[in-house]
Amino acid sequence: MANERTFSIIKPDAVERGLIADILKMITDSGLKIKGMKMIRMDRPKAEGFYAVHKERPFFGELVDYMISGPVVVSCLEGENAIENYRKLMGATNPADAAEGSIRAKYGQNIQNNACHGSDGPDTAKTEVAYFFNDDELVG
Ligand code: FUP
Repeated sequence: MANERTFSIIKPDAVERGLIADILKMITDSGLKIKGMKMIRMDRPKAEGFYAVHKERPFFGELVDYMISGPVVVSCLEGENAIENYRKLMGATNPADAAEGSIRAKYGQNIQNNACHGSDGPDTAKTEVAYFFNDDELVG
């Protein structure tokens, strides 16, 4: 498959614990290229919009509180099969179930504070990249 793009977040728990560089190294060592990247702090409407698909879930309020609790690093990653490859590199949502060597197995603390986010398919990847980046910020 031709080059594909996906969207990544290094979440507040990982930023707070000084893990930005470690996680970015795992990402670039895997062959994914960083097209665009920035550190931001989401406000409540931004985080609610990002997780709108989970609006009715019981964990929604806590998830939003957590995502706005500190800065995050958002990036657009590119590579062959980037969406699936990055999902594999992240590991399962719950770090307790994540494959050994994956980002969440190494750095995730629990199902909420799970260190990173990655798009789950081509449509969400497109939407999520556009939710955080203008075209002129994708310079890599
Ligand atoms: P993922 O695609 O692996 O990020 O997982 P989901 O889309 O299923 O969930 C999105 C986020 O909701 C997870 F990263 C963490 C959070 N979540 C909880 O806080 N509690 C849950 O029980 C399930 C998910």
